[in-house]
Amino acid sequence: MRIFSGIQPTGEKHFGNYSGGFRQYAATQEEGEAFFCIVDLHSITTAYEPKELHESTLDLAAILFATGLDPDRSTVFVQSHVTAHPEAAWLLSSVASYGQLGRMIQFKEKSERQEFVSAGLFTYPVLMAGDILLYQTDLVPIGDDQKQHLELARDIAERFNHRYGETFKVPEARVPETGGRIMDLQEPERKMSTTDSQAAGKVLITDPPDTIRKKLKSAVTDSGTDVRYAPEEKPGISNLLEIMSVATGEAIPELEARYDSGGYGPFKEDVAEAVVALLDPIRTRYEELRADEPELRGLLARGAEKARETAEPTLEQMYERMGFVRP
Ligand code: LTN
Repeated sequence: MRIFSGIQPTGEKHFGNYSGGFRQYAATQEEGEAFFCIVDLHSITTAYEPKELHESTLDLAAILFATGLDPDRSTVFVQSHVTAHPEAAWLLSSVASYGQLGRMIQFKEKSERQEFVSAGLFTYPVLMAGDILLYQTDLVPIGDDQKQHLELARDIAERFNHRYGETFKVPEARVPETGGRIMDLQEPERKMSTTDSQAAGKVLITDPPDTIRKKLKSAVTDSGTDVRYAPEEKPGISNLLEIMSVATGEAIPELEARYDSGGYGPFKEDVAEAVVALLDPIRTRYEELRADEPELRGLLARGAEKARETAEPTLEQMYERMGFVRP
């Protein structure tokens, strides 16, 4: 089985990204042949700083390896290192419909928030479809917010297969059942977000232990004193239960039973220690690898080589079926 996912490099990665993303990537690599792509070409579709793109591309590579992707097992690479991606996107833009792209929720939301709306923001899902289809992907681990884009990729694959002959596998989405909705520590009615959360509202994957303790200590809780999972009534405590469950692997009912009537204070302290225990080794590995840029770039070069070899035959088939004269 082929697995493919893409991750945007820009923006600091937080516990919500770990819970709904990195954690699943490391788990899915056991199920088949996995490709994880740092989608730098997607990151230029909204305003960005070139310096920041450069640093965050290397940061994300180090985070992916630090959270458990094994370079001997998975292919981790940078999208712009494999030119088949933008080539496939251009070819596929002829089978993607303008109307359907205009109905993408993410485009509508993001375009409302920018003063300059780039053409790339509009065609973003076509590049994403190319990412996935080039690898004859069976399974795409994604967050809830990417379901519509995956549906579009499936439509594009079917339309291409119908017009030009069977060329692409039609991929399936996999959305995490738990841990996909980690909320902001200060505003637990909203998702923990790279762009919308304040510093105190999100725990970064690379936060040192004392910062993690401080942020969890000041996390907003709810009225009452009982530790109970009830997202409507107790969004703050429910979120902390969710966070602790992700950090320790224990089920929420077990945690509820243990902390039942002990009060919020001791519970929050234990949540903080659980998150520290999870993230501290990750941060240590991250710092080690991030400090060794030749090693990191070497791993990415290996990944790009493998990705090129895998994508090339599909791209060649696309050109041929579409009638291009090949050199
Ligand atoms: N749009 C996705 C990132 C992404 C992706 C992909 C995910 C780009 N290409 C291919 C899965 C498969 C996002 O913003 N999370």
